[in-house]
Amino acid sequence: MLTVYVHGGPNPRKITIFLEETGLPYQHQLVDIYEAQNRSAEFLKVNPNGRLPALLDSEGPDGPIVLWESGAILQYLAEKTGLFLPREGSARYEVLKWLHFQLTHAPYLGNAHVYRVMYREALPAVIKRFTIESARIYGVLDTQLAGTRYVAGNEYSLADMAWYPWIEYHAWQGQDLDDFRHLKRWFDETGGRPAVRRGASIPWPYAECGPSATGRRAKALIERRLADPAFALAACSEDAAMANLGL
Ligand SMILES: N[C@@H](CCC(=O)N[C@@H](CS)C(=O)NCC(=O)O)C(=O)O
Repeated sequence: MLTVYVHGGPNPRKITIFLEETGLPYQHQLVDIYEAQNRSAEFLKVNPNGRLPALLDSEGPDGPIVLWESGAILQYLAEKTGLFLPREGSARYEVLKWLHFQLTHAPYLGNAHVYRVMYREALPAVIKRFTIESARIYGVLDTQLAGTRYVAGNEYSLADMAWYPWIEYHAWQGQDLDDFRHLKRWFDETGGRPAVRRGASIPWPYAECGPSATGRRAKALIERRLADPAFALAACSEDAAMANLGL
């Protein structure tokens, strides 16, 4: 059995999208970061880095295996299933290249999101730096997608699953998809896949936290963050986030 540890952010959704695409049976377990469950001794035994996603496969290559880091999990699942990552040849490295580009550049997008939405006290220069860098990354993807149907070529791959949940947060990163028409075409097409819709919705009923979530609990958490700057919270409501930005 596959158990994927999730919460409402973009990284766990890469894995639930992959699993929904394959049809493999799996279960998911919420680790609520707003209740600091990811810092509990129990979860730190699963992932000593205290982050989501993590995966437990009771039927790993040599017995049960625990993995964390979304890229490692995607590659593991692709190799386990033989899906969404070519086994050999340049097409394989093309997919890995765009996967690693996502993994190493996600922090720019994440910082754009964090400083634009969560920190009223953030310096304008910091917000500008991460917003501009996010736009540059979007431009790289847009140029690629002008010539290919999917992120890593003309075949749908795990690279699409790595990027999609992050591009869902475009408004929080200060980006307008109308400025990136090839990326927008890909985003709409990818988001229209039933498995992507299912996978992207898995953590939400629990965390009430997502690009379009407006749950009461999310708002309460934002208010707590605004009242207490020491309370490290990932913003949970687009409405509250936009209000925070004065929009
Ligand atoms: N490089 C990691 C990043 C994982 C990560 O930062 N996940 C976020 C959720 S999207 C998290 O667990 N945040 C909890 C925290 O910041 O304490 C990966 O790709 O899996």
